[in-house]
Amino acid sequence: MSYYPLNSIPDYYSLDHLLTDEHKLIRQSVRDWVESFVMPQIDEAAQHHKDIPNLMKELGSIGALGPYIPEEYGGAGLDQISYGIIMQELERGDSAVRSAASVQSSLVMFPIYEYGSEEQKRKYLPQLATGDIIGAFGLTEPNHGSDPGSMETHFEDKGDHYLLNGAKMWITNAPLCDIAVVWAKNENGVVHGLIVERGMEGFTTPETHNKWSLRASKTGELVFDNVKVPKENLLPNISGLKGPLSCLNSARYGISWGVIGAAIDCYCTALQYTKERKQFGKPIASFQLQQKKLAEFLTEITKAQLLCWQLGNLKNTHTASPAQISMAKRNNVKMAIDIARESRQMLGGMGIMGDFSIMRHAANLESVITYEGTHDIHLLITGLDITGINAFS
Ligand code: TGC
Ligand code: FAD
Repeated sequence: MSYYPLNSIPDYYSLDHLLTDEHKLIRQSVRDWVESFVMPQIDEAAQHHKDIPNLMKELGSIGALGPYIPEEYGGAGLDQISYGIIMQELERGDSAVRSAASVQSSLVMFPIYEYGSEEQKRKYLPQLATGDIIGAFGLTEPNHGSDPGSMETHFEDKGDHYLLNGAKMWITNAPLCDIAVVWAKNENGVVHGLIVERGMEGFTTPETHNKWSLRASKTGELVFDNVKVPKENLLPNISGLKGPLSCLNSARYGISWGVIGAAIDCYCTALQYTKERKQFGKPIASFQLQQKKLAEFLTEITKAQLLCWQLGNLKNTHTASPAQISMAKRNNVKMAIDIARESRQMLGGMGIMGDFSIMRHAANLESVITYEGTHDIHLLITGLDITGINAFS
């Protein structure tokens, strides 16, 4: 259970007025699920670097996998604001839980839905939506992270199949995945997406150990040693780097909402603690320095909520540009990590303990500020959009 009463979760600018009854119902049901399923076991999972048993099936059961995918393929056919709200509620619990839903929804279901054949959609999407199978997304490589266009993973046309070689690194859910959407170059250096299934000879998924962040999530490699991939597993309707990058638009959008949840959890914890904890004979919330921090947290959370709400409207009308999404991802993750770091201090020594969620969020957000494009890469995307001048290379 959360340390603070759930009715202290802020809506300072009455954003609820902008939400439909359906949005509010979705928020309540995901919030209830996070309270009953995630909160009781998340500290144990993170402390011991274990994944949460049955997490993906549970996420499927509450409709958190592919919420905006049409119902005929197993999704819920919801709008983008609903997707954002779900991500926010999940990440109030833990970034690992949001990550699991993000990857499955935006990085596995989205490319199959958007670029897959009808057979691929029917074969994979319903099972991904229920969590009966787990997907991973392979773009980053040991030598190419921010610059995925230089990827080395490649495949050759062998007549009746493709032969895939290379390796992907830092892949969420790699050790657990049943399938992976893998981005690789053909003989002409053109990027394509391939669906690789566990059990294909030469495909292995070693786990990455010793992480200090996202400890309730499994991360690993995808290694391809002469893997024979059937030709029908190539995503037929996309080629070029814009394929994987367009998936990132959807996932980055979800992160922009998600991290508001982490920030809210830190803010509410700090508010509750500082009202209870007494020093110098008074609650520490009565000191101006603590109030300054709380006031700034709420201001930043409110600004982030407004950014996401309007970005959701743009997404709903298919008019959100990649640069607008980069701005929200960059701003909101920085907002959340700053609140996590500051609120941890407000709890003094207790702030480092697993009894409270703040240290876990702070550690998780170090990954969130790095994956899906680092903080600085998103700044350069904004810089390019403003000036028209590419400062990447
Ligand atoms: P550039 O030449 O700019 O672009 C190549 C082609 O792609 C198009 N494009 C996009 N299309 C859709 N959406 C976007 N966001 C797009 N960005 C670019 C572009 O128009 C072009 O199309 P065309 O038709 O002209 O070919 O590419 P570049 O090589 O200069 O690189 C640009 C850069 C650095 C911005 C990009 O590569 C980048 O975003 N780098 C960051 C890498 C990244 O975000 N990796 C994420 C890996 S996945 C992950 O972290 C999952 S974490 C999951 C979790 O647990 O939640
Ligand atoms: P690098 O690209 O080596 O960057 C190192 C530093 O250099 C950064 O600070 C960066 O901002 C800076 N830098 C790089 N280029 C420039 C430049 N042109 N100008 C200025 N500064 C620059 N990837 C996937 O494909 N699938 C996943 O599921 C996935 N899950 C992940 C889960 C976790 C927990 C983590 C940590 C990462 C995950 N990633 C995944 C990888 C993630 O997207 C990359 O780590 C990220 O894109 C950065 O790449 P890199 O780590 O190689 O850093």
